[in-house]
Amino acid sequence: MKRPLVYTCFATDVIHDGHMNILNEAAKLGDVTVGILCDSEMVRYNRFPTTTQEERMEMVRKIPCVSNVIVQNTIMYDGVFEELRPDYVVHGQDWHKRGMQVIKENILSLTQKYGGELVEIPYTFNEKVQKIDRQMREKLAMPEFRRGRLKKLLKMVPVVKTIEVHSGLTGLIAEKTIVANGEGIDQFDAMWISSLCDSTAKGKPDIELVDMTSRFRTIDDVMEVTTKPIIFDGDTGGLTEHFVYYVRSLERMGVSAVIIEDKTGLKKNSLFGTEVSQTQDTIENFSDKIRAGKRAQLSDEFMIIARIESLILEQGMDDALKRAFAYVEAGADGIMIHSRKKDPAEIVEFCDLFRAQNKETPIVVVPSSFNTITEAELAEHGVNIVIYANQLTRSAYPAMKQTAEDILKYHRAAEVDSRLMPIKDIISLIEEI
Ligand code: SPV
Ligand code: MG
Repeated sequence: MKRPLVYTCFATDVIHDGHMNILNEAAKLGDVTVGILCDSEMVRYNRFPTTTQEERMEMVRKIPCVSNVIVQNTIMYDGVFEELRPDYVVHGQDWHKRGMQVIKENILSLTQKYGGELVEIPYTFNEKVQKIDRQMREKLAMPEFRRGRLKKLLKMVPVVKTIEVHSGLTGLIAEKTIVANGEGIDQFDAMWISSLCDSTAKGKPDIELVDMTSRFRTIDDVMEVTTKPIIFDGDTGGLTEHFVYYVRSLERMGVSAVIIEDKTGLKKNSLFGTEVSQTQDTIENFSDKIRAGKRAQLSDEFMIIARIESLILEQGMDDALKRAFAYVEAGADGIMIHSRKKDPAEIVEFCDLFRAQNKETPIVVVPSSFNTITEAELAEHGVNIVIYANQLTRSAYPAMKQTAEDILKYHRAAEVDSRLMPIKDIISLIEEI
């Protein structure tokens, strides 16, 4: 008689007692097939892989009670049921974690459609398992590993979704925010240390006034509580003689990329456009700065991304493209093109024209003004990194201001309380080590 087909999915780089327990229980029910969650879905699931997909498959193939190993291409189980029609799906009982309830609902609806049964195994949470979990997290946070993570991501996901952070707390939001719905689970891939928001948080204008020592302190605060890669807004990069030192420091800290913009003199925020006087650097000077930065860089993983301000300063598409190709020639690892138009047309036009001649160099965009275009639409035009550069700051400020005004108005805090995070939640927000 044919033995039942038992299926379980692993989204892990290491096998610990918890996984072995699941496999042993699964083997009691029939022949065990293990699905290895593919790289891009590991990323969406907040389990950035530290080993390759093939290495993860090999790790599981070696386990004696496993009969078959396949790749699971989506976090949801539809494909698994269509192909394998498992008699049992075995899963740990830890559904409350990381929005996994939607996965349970998905499996249950598929067992109704195709037959089969979900078997839940109590989660093993002994000291050894906890230690391995902690070690995996620490590995992701280490500078050596974190630095290269952006380059890896660019190969793994269609578009790197990046959100602004300017403190430990906003870092935690970038690190932990997960949405789960019928399509699966999603989260941000990377963090942007915006000069605008870093300065605003300090009550200062965005004119390179907040010095690098202070900006590096912000990076440190974020790094201490997160694991995701960091893209640093390096403003103009300052003098070339200074920029080379910034490159070394950022690299050493484990930052993945710096974006420098081709402006010179007193830099103002790009969203002012031509309302204030701003000077674009010459192609020669800026290319020299890029070249000097690349020469100073020690690792292969760090990226220097050149930001083109031609559209912001109304210098035209030809100028933007000419600069893009020159900066790539000078060694830039990516191009950021910026616009303050509401209509994404000029960004799309730039991307299409750039991609017609250059298929490889990553394109970065910051859709603050042209905010109706989706990540998928941008990706269709060759965009690789989308940065939501200021939305966290812009949502926090009005909320805090309203609260302050209402407390002043009512001479007590009762009226604002329903809008606030419960005290119980704020005191348990930060995990203790
Ligand atoms: C920032 O976030 O500081 C940026 C993007 O540089 S923008 O504000 O749009 O210029
Ligand atoms: Mg900036």
